Amino acid sequence: VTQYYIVTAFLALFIGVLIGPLQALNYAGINVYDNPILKALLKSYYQGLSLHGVLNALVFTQFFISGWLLYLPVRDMGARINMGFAWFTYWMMTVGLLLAAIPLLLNKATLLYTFYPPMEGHWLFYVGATIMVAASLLVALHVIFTWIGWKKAHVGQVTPLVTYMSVALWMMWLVASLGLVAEALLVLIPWVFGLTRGVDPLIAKTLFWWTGHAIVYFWLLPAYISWYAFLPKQAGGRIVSEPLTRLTFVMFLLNSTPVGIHHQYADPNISNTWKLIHMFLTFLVAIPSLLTAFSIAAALEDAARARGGKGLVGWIFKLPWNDPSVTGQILAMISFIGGGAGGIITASFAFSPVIHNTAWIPGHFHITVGTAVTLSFMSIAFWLIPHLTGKRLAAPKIALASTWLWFVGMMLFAIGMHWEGLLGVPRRALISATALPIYKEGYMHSQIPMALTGISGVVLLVGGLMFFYTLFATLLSPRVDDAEVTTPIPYSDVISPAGQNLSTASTVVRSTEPLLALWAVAFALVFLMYGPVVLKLVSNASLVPGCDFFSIGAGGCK
Ligand code: HAS
Repeated sequence: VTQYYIVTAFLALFIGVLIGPLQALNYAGINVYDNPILKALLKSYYQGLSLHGVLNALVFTQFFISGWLLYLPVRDMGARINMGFAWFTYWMMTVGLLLAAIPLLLNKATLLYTFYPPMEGHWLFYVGATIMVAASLLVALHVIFTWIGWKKAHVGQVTPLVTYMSVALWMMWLVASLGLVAEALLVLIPWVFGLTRGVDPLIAKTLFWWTGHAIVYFWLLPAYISWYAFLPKQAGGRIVSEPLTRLTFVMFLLNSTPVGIHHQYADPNISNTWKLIHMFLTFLVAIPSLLTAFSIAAALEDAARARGGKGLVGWIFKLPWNDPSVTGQILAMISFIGGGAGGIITASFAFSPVIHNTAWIPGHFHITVGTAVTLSFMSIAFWLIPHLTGKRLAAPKIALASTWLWFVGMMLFAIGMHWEGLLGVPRRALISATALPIYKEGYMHSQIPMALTGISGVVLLVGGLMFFYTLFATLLSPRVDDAEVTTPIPYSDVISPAGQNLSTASTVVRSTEPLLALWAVAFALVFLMYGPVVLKLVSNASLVPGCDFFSIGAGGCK
């Protein structure tokens, strides 16, 4: 079932990646959407962008994570799960995806991946997307109940580390997804079925960002699990601190969700006080990532020195750079240093107006979700697919080259787009076709970043195709051995041995063990930080009718 999840995820990424260069070329000033052959497939830049965003950011991540984080904790606990239920959730998620895909492909849900109302799409899109998200919540509950069963059978024992991280993450997703669930069930679905007179865009947007920021940690932390638990071993070393790892995940459980208003600094009807509070909480949620940066860097240094690495920076060259799985993940991290720093700048109330809704934002998220997450998942696949199938990784050299090209492509894209953003180039705009003089003047200064962005699209296409060649060649090759023996899960040597008694564990391990209580605190925190904001919006609600995407600005959206 994990294999099905992972392969479906990569099929979605494959289509999404093919559409990516079209966006990059647009930001290089080249409009390929006018091409008659392309027009037969994609009606507009916005349909291309909607498909690209939904497939890469929402579908790929959700399928990959559901497979990865069902498999790891279950294997970690040695648990037997209800396979019928596991298959049910997979098929439910797939049916949701297919339902949502129909209007997307027919240009009836060209809403971009944020589907803000009053832009209105076909009801199938909303229903399909809701079913898809609901399936991920069932996976979350499946894992959490399996862990509760394990706790009952192992009273007084420390939860194994990988299970701990996975359960904390699924708990966080259940807190985070409440916003999206409320938006779908209380706002969007009643509205598209005509059960309400209209929609309040700001309520919908606020509920969306309740989930919308935390979702980035739902994407990121499965990569962190690999960086903490497996990468040190793959690099020839061990995890630096298990208690710190647990603490990091607790910080994410508590603090990932009550920060979403940093996406709404420019929105009316939310007081500056709440905006400032969410800004400080955003700075707080960067701390576990900073802990991760130092901890993983230390683990890598430890590994490299164990392999004979010397000097202040010379040890870096002793890392196993010939291993595509290790290289891809290290490159993902290196780009995430820029992505994280950019995020902290972006979160600042004072700086946000300069870059909000500019090309800076896609620049930021391509070196977070596009590399830290996607490149890590691609690199994990280099061992996970052989592990699941008993097949050998085909063409390891091509796999290695694909990680470098993906990294270089994303860095070029990010530099180009951050730069364009600082020049005031808007995001989500068919700028290559615009004739507005204000754009033309602005763009006179942007030839270099535009060129970087265009080149990045080509580099990423080549890197992506090399990756998919390796992936499909591996999947289509014959099974050669028992994967459990030749490609085991690369567990790092952990500090507390499996089955350790809680009473003998360190203070941090003991105090982070009561995950259910910490989960309750996470719920309380999010209601505290969002409750007053949502209540005020509801008391001031004003409903407007929906409108077709292309009629905005032409009098269609009142
Ligand atoms: Fe973000 C917008 C702030 C992290 C994704 N973000 C977005 C959007 C996306 C996104 C998709 O405050 C666009 C949404 C839209 O369409 O409108 N973001 C942050 C902050 C962080 C952050 C403070 N973002 C992410 C992650 C994402 C992601 C992670 C995806 C996975 N973001 C914002 C804000 C906006 C925003 C504003 C709204 C802007 C607006 O105006 O619309 C932090 O969590 C970042 C903390 C990260 C770090 C970096 C740690 C570095 C590590 C690597 C270490 C390297 C090693 C390698 C060890 C502090 C862990 C060593 C190498 C050797 C060789 C040894």
